[in-house]
Amino acid sequence: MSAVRPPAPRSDPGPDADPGPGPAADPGPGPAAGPGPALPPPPGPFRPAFWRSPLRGPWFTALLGTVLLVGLPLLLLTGLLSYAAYNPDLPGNDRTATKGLLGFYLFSWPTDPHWLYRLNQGVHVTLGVALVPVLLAKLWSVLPRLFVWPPLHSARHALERGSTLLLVGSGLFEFATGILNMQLFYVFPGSFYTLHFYGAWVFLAALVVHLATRVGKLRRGLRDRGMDDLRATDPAPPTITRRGAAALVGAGSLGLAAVTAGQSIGGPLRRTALLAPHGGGNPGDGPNGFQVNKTAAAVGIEPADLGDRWRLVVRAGNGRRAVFSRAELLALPQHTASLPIACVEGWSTDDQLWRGVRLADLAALVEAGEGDGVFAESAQPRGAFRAASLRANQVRDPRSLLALHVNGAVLSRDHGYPARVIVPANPGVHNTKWVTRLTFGELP
Ligand SMILES: Nc1nc2c(c(=O)[nH]1)N[C@H]1C(S)=C(S)[C@@H](COP(=O)(O)O)O[C@H]1N2
Ligand SMILES: [Mo]
Repeated sequence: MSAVRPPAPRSDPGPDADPGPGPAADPGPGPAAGPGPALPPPPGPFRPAFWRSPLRGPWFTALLGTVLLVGLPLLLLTGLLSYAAYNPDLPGNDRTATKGLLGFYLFSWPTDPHWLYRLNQGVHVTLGVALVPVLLAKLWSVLPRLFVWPPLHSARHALERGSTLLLVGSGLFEFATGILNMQLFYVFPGSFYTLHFYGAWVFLAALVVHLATRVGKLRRGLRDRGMDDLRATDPAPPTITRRGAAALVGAGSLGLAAVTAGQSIGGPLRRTALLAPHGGGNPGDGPNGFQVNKTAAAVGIEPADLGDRWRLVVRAGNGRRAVFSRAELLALPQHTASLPIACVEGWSTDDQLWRGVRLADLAALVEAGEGDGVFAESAQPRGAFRAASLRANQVRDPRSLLALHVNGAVLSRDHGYPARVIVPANPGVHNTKWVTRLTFGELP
């Protein structure tokens, strides 16, 4: 948006000034030379002299822009992969309507490597948190452009401002919903997935438009050239150097990353994860002493639901059905798998040693088809996470278990006793706890 403010009263633009009709330059008469007498800007932020920080200018904006140019695509990529990991096209997994077109890239999420979702989500959440200071500083650095005068002076200007509005609006929306999700999973009126997913596509589209018109200016900006509209016409005396300000933003980013990343890395670093509501608290000691998301009590499960009356019902599309008590499950061949729990919120556990019955063995017992997925339901009466669908590749993986033990002990009630699903590289939310029913069948 290089031509959106009247040129600053700087005497000599010099040979490095914006050479004019670049892609974002207004081809028509500029605001200063517009037809008819232009109304003077109202007092306040619409007057260039209002903006006095000597930090604003091409160098600061381009530096922050360069960091975002690397960070945001990685954030978008890990975000879209994270969505694919939910197998959202399976029934019961996601109610996002008409993702059809936007879901063109969805693929069946693999089970290898078993830490794939853990890594993806750890990068997505940590990077998102770390980019917050950079994003805010970048917005601050271009804030005068919000107050251009006149606010709209041509159709092209309106289009430019509209796309910037979409970019900033969807960007703030994505960061806000992501951080809320990470901190307080259940505050959304609709589904977090739906909101964050649609928001991501708006953001991606607006970012592409933005980069197409601006990326050429980054280079010059880094050499402190161009973007003259950002420089204060009457700068206040500096209180910090530009490098100092950039270092401050960088320190803020690294600091935030440092108090977030521990929740995904684990080990002793887990205690440094001050921003992690579920991953940071002390989950207690012993074999079941790793992070719990929702406790049995929190989701309305009565102790009686998990006692002697508990049964697992296994069904297949061919009409076969089998019912198991916990003792009967324990009599089936038991297998172990070392797998983490990795939550969408970004926290994850180290690998835990699970022991139980293979999902593939249960499928075979009811003669389910080779290509069958499974719909796992729990004793939990209501709530979006009471059930989840898994694809055939997940059912067939020999490490995919209906776990009865963890780390050598009986599953604790809060980790899903009497039985829970655990599947390699699966988003935590699809590792259903307190399972009561497994329905094998062909899933699309
Ligand atoms: N029935 C049921 N299963 C559930 C949940 C739930 O709310 N209800 N939460 C899921 C989520 S979001 C995560 S991250 C994992 C956490 O497992 P953990 O509490 O054993 O660590 O359980 C999953 N299984
Ligand atoms: Mo989760």
